[in-house]
Amino acid sequence: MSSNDNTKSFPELIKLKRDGDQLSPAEIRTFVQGVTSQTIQKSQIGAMLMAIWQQNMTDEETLALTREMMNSGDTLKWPEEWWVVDKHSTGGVGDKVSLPLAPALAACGCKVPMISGRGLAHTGGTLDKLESIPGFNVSQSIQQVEKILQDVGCCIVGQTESLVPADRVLYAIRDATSTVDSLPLITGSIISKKGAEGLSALVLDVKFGRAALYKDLDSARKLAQSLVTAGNKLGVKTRAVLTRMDAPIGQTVGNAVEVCEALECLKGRGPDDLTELVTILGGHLLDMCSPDFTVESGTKEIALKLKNGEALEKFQAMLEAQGVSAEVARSLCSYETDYFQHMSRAAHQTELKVLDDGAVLDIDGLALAEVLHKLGAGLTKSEDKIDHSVGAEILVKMGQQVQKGESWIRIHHKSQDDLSVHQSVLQKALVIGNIREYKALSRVAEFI
Ligand code: IUR
Repeated sequence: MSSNDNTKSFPELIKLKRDGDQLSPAEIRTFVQGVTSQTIQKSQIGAMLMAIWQQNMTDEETLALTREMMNSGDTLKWPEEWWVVDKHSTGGVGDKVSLPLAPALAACGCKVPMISGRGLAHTGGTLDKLESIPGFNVSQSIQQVEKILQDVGCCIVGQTESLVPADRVLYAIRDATSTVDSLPLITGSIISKKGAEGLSALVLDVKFGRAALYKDLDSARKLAQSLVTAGNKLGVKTRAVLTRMDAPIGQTVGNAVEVCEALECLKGRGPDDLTELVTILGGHLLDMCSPDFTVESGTKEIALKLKNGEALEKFQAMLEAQGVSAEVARSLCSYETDYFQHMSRAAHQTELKVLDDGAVLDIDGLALAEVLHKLGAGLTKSEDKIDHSVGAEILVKMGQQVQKGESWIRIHHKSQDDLSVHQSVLQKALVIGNIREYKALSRVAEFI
């Protein structure tokens, strides 16, 4: 691209940002269009990303970036009368919330075209979890998504090639240039994709804590504020719920084991913290969609759909619509079933024992997730394959009194000796102490 009176060259745009000037919406458009059309060199993209990382962006610049990214590909449109909703989580350990939430919302009359991702670093991906179910197909065309929304009300799918192509390019270069952790770049990436889904309302589960992207509440709040501002300005009613991410969510971490726990939640028998997250996040979405709901009544409505089997029915229909045989879907969703009749079970299950008497004060979700990742539950190199059967069942609860010698975790692993090098890290993940030091905390801290 050459300079003329009002069009700056890419090096000039990079220099502007590098030197701390604000980019205009038109200049941001030039940059994003250059990214999408591949008329800007990767080195120039990297330099611009680093300039943004260093100089930050104003709300106005962030909005322009998000809008231009959103418009870099197809954007979805739905019938006016639909309540089209979605949830995004910034990534956790044992985070299977989407699995019960999407069908519970569908049971309340919402349409949920949930576009989910794969595991990132130590965090698991919703698509990887669902692929533990034989036949489940996460690749659905936009026409198929529309049909599933008509017939069932919810689907959980991967991103299509045509949605926000600029993000794919930018994300890969962010990863290669240490610019992932920039507030405007994270905001542009997340909100552009949600904006392109044509949503009426979006709830963001912004996590903070040891096993989260942001370790403390203050920095998570800044991210939440940036996401909420950009979402609302793009015309999507957006709210962020700030939630604690230290110990794993629920009692399982891994792919197949998390599907089992999500199914238990859909049968009204899930662990309290998982059910709390599902109902509260759903409650906020219902509150944003309809004047008939408040957060409180919406939360109760979602809880009802988990208890009365309507969410489970939707999940069963979604499984069938996304390629699972009717027989497997029915069996997984029946109240008395052996889940591992249908999903593969790891060759070995090893239980680790508690080393002291006392109360469970903490379970380090990050340490546990990192070990499971190394055992094959996640990808280290892109050419690796995930082993869906690798995972952990945590057999104790926070605050519970335990005795030395009692089993506290069951690890599902592939070979006789792959676990031994990780045993001491796993044992350190369980913190036992005096019950007086235990403080029960809700997962949900606040919302914006
Ligand atoms: N998820 C996204 O979709 N984009 C990001 O930048 C991050 C997580 I970090």
